[in-house]
Amino acid sequence: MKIGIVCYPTFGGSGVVATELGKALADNGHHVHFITYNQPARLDFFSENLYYHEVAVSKYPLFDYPPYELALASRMVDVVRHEQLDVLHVHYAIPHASAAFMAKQILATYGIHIPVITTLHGTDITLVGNDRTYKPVVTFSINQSDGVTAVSQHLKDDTYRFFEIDRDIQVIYNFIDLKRFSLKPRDHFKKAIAPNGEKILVHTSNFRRVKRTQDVVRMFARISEAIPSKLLMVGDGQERPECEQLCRDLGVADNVRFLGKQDAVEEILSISDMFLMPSESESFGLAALEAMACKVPVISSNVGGLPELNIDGQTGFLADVGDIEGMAQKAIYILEDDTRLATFKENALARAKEFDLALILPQYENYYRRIIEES
Ligand code: GMT
Repeated sequence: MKIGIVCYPTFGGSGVVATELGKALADNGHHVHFITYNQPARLDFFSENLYYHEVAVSKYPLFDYPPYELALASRMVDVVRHEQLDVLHVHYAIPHASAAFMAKQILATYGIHIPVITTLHGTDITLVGNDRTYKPVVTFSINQSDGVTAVSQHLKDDTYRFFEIDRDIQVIYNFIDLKRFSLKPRDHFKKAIAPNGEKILVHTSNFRRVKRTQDVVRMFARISEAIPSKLLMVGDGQERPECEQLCRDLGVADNVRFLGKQDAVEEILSISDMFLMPSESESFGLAALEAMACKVPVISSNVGGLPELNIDGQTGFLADVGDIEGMAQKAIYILEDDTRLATFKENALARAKEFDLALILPQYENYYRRIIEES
């Protein structure tokens, strides 16, 4: 198939899923055309089946707000026409689904029919999409898509709850490339971070408020009273300065390292004993899946799609949002006994294998074929 993929080319979950999906489809012999405003973060190698079409937005003094959506729609029209694409797969409803709708109408004037599939990732529905400013457009563009997928059952349910949707939504879970995300022997690195055999806890995110990164620091302060441990904070964003200050206020700064944005997250996960994800909202929790694939158990909140991934009492534990003490106690319960920790690590990996790319990729391929046939 010739597939167009539209996504945010950033480190964010939806961009990562879209890019990894495109790479896997290209490996399987499909021709994949990325249409984005920048080279996607993980599209850092050459493949004969991968193409990248940049969306350039002209900046005129008249425009306080450059019309990105129009530039994107025009680029989609251009790529679909000249590359003869079979399907357009857009990730994140805003503004990709509405731009795709516009492109589809324009293409019809050339006698070209292009099916559009929209994948909902979470904040496009739960935070941004549900905002009154965007709601009518999001509702319309989901209903106008030829196919709609969601990355968890919970996100599918939320979509029906928040919007008036009259079409079927297919759940296709996020996936993991187990070749990349696997436990790698990095003992020298572990020794450098935890020279006295301390346990290593880790958090990775974009440090937006929804991730509740200050809860991570408070949990760690509580855990480290009981278990000698270190905390690695990976990523960057608006909450980072507050978290750094909180570490100083709580007297744990010497045991916490802020590593900033990292490409090789799997290396850091490989030396970690526990992943902390106390998010306010999480449609799936891709970062937790990446951790589990590297044999790292997860302590998370019980919101959104997290219970569909993290199995309470097996691969880690779940607790209510903001229940810092509850999450810390559960973390201590796992970390205080090495045999128990080893069991949780095995369970985390076994669960991650259920989201193996090799199992999820055919679900997307079959879905593309079905939508192309039906539309
Ligand atoms: O979580 C983020 O901050 C990034 C966000 C995004 O839109 O890229 O992630 C969302 O999509 C990911 C991939 O499907 C999911 O794993 C995340 O759970 C989801 N984030 C939220 O729902 C908050």
